[in-house]
Amino acid sequence: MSQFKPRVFSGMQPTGNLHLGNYLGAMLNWVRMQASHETIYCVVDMHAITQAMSVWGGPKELNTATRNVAAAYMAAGINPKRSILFNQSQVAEHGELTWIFNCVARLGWLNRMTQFKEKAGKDRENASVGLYDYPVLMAADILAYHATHVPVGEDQKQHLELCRDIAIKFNNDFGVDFFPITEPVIMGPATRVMSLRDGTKKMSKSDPSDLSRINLTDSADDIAKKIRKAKTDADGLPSDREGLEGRPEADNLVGIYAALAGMEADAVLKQFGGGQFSSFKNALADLSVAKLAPIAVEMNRLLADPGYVEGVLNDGANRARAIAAPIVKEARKIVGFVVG
Ligand code: AQP
Repeated sequence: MSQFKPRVFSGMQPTGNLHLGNYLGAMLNWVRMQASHETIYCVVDMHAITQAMSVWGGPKELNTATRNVAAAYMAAGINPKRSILFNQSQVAEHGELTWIFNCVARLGWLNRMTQFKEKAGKDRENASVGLYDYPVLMAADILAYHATHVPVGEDQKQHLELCRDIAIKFNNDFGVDFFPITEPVIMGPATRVMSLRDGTKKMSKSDPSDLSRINLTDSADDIAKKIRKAKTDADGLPSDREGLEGRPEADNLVGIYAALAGMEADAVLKQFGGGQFSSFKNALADLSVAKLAPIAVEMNRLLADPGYVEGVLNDGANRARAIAAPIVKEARKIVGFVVG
């Protein structure tokens, strides 16, 4: 039996609007896990500033986006009394543990990170050191709480493997069993939601086309319009999963329907297979509006009281610090730092 009690940690960057991929890939599992686990959810503002300022918008935009994302978490079902909800930069232990982990992680490990390659693109020399170090900060986010489970979308799998490697190396180097070997929780029919314009590309905040994604702040009309305009091929909907092979757009829409309805993809195909794509799209548009439009309404209601959202983040930061401070203090002692 593990010495670590089950504890969940996860976060999202306040670099713009959250979208359906964030919601189905990660947040639905966050909400579910509140019932069974101790849960800590973070708005990772320190991660946001690793990208060019043109991406996160500057100080004013970052501040607003942090509040918006906190409100989105709550509107999607995160209960701040049950879960700890806070913004990363308020808990200094994240940065402190990152430094120790910077000295544990190896350059070769970071050189393999595909997200850095994608985000840095061709202009690698001009990427920030923070962008390169992103996965180490992510490991510190998780391990500062001795988190055992991290619900994320599939794109974060490699970063979580790095987090495990860091924990293992720290434990081996110092001859301790101090950090848990965290389990990724990548679960459900939509762990990788694809762009509505191109089924081979991940739905993402940074896609220049707003039609490629459904934002959690979209109006009911926009949601329905984007689903109806979503790219599809000329064939109808098949009755089984094999019929989706080589059809990434159709596969994506079926996965989205399944995740929103809480069904398996097979059951969706059983219900709609053999029919016209247009009628399936209508059903998907109705379901998406029914599930997502209330989130935007609730977000706006919460944001109308900025003092409330700020109070939640401050209270969450105090509760988070109370867990992280003794863990990081112990890590400093293990390393050999003189600790007062
Ligand atoms: N398309 C997706 N499908 C499933 N899960 C997804 N996630 C992100 N996109 C998808 C999951 O959402 C969480 C958000 O983490 P983040 O805010 O750090 O993600 P991000 O990389 O900024 O989000 P984007 O949209 O992917 O941004 P860009 O455009 O910058 O690449 C994570 O759990 C992630 O797996």
